[in-house]
Amino acid sequence: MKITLYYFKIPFWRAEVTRLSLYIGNIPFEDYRIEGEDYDKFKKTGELPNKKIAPFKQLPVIDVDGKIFAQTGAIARFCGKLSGLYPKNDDYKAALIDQIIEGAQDINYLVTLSGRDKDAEKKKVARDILATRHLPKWFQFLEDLLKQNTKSVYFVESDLTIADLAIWRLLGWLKSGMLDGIPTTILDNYQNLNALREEIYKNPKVIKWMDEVYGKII
Ligand SMILES: N[C@@H](CCC(=O)N[C@@H](CS)C(=O)NCC(=O)O)C(=O)O
Repeated sequence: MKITLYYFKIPFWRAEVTRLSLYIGNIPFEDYRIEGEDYDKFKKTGELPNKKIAPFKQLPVIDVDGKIFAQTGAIARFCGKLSGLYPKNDDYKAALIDQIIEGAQDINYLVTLSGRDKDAEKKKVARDILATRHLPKWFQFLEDLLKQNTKSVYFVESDLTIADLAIWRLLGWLKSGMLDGIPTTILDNYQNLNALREEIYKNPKVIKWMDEVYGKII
C-alpha cells in the first residue's frame, strides 16, 4: 500500500495524529508538507502536488494507492486501523474514540470562530470568552472522560489510541501561547489531561519522531 499524507508544514493535530499513528505502527508513508509553489497552487485551486483536487479544498488529504480522501477523522481512523491505534472489530470501542475526535473538531471550531473578527477589540472579547468559558467547559468534559477510564491514563481502555494523540496535539497548541488571549496556564487545573500529556511525551516513538522530524521536543 502506498500512502501519501498531504498537509501544511506544521505539527498541527489534524495531520500529526495520522503522521504519528503511522509512525508508531511502523507503516511507511510519505509525509508531504505543502509549502512554496505547492502551497500557492493549493490555495488558489485546491490542486495537490499529485495533480488531484482536494475534495473540500482543505487539508489534510490522503492518497492511498491513487485514491484520495479528506477529513481529519476519516484519515485518522483509516490509518489508525492500519497501525493498531483504532479497532477494526470493536464498534463500541471505536465509538468511544470517535467521540473524542469529534470533540477535538468542536474545540477547534470554537478556536477558529474566536479568531475570525478583524476588529482587535471584538477579537479580544471573543478570546476572553473562549479562555474563561468555552475551553474550561470542554476541558472538564475531557477530564471527566479520562477519569472514568480506570484502566489507564488514556481515553479508552488500556492502550494508546488516535484519540489520545489527537487531544495531546490539540492541547499542546492551545497552551502554547501562540493563540492571542489564551494563557499558557490554561491547562494547569486538569490533572488527568496533564497525566495524559506527560505519558505521551514519554512514549519512545513519539520522542524519536519529534527528534527526527523537528529536531526538538514540541
Ligand atoms: N473538517 C476538516 C477541516 C480541515 C481544515 O480546516 N483544514 C484547514 C487547515 S487546518 C485548511 O485546509 N484550511 C484552508 C481552507 O479552508 O482554505 C477536517 O476535519 O479535516
